[in-house]
Amino acid sequence: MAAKAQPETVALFVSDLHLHAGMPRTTDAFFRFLQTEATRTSSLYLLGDIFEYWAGDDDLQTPFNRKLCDALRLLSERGVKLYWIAGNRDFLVGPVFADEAGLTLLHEPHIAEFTHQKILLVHGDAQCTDDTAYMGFRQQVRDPAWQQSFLAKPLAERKTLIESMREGSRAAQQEKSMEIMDVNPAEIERLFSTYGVTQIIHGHTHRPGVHQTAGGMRYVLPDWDFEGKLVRGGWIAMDLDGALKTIGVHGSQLSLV
Ligand SMILES: [Mn+2]
Repeated sequence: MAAKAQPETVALFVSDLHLHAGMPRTTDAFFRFLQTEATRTSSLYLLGDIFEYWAGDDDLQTPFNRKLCDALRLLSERGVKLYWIAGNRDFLVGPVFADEAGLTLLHEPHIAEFTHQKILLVHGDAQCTDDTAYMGFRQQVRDPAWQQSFLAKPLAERKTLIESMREGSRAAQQEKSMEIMDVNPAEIERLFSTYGVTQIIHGHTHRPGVHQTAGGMRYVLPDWDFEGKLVRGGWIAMDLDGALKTIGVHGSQLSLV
């Protein structure tokens, strides 16, 4: 094997691919990312909703899940450190997947410490506090007792239940205003002051951007969709000087990396 080249970036941050077997082009785009950009960094932070859903680690037998797990493992074997924060879709990822993908599960909020800076990392759903119905649902499904009883059900039954939850969530989202489904500004300021940081990176809202607020800078990751004629996706890169850059992918299929 060739000697590992000097990394070109300190870290990459990515989220909200919502991958499943019905998203073949988006999945291919992510594989290309894992085989190119991601091989030239020191750390890759996967910040939630990489999978559209995760029924439990025993679902690793599904070829689609296995393929993705193996691609992550290959990257970790090349010396890239992989970190994972659960999203609201794939929060059931557990230690078996982490072990087989060669990644480290982080609890949110996680403070990532780099040479010149600290960055607080969250998926972003827990900060959408105006969506009280979702917050109630989140509290239920993040409860270890609920998860234990859910994971005790047969895999096929879990998948059926998840499918009906996805239907329900799609219907509920159509009735909620844009404000309700964004992060709550006061909650963001609370994170800045509670954790003594001036930078936050999150995804979830599918509203990529950089926001200067009273407490610091809030970087929002894009979601990915390569299925249609117009594609979108991207990541945030920390370069060797510590600067954060958003690498956006928009437009034609050919524009990725
Ligand atoms: Mn999400």
